[in-house]
Amino acid sequence: MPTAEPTIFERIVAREIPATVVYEDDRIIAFEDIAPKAPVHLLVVPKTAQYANVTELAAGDPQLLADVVAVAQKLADRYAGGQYRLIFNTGHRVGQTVFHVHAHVLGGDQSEGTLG
Ligand code: IU
Repeated sequence: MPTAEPTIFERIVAREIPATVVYEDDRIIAFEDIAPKAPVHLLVVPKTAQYANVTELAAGDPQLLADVVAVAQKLADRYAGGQYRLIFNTGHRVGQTVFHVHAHVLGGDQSEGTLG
């Protein structure tokens, strides 16, 4: 069976591609999004490439999903006063470009509105 190409996030975990890492433990890494869509825009990423999206992660390893949420909260507390949006894009039609599950943590003042 052919081996899938590593995603960009696997290459960030392997330090083959640079990223500004703000959190790391044995199962999770978090870094600044390279193209921020809010004053604070971080990505929280399970290191395993096993799950393409949050639905797969929730079914396969609910504790890891809970840990991703806990890291998101910790980072929002540190960088965004504890207030944030947590977004898991699921599917290319809604903008998912990296099929390795990741949470977008969006914080900072967005009181002008963000969601349609
Ligand atoms: P999406 O939900 O799959 O669209 O999110 C992928 C994100 O990865 C997107 O916001 C990109 O700006 C971001 N990103 C990054 O932070 N560093 C990179 O080297 C690449 C993409 I390529």
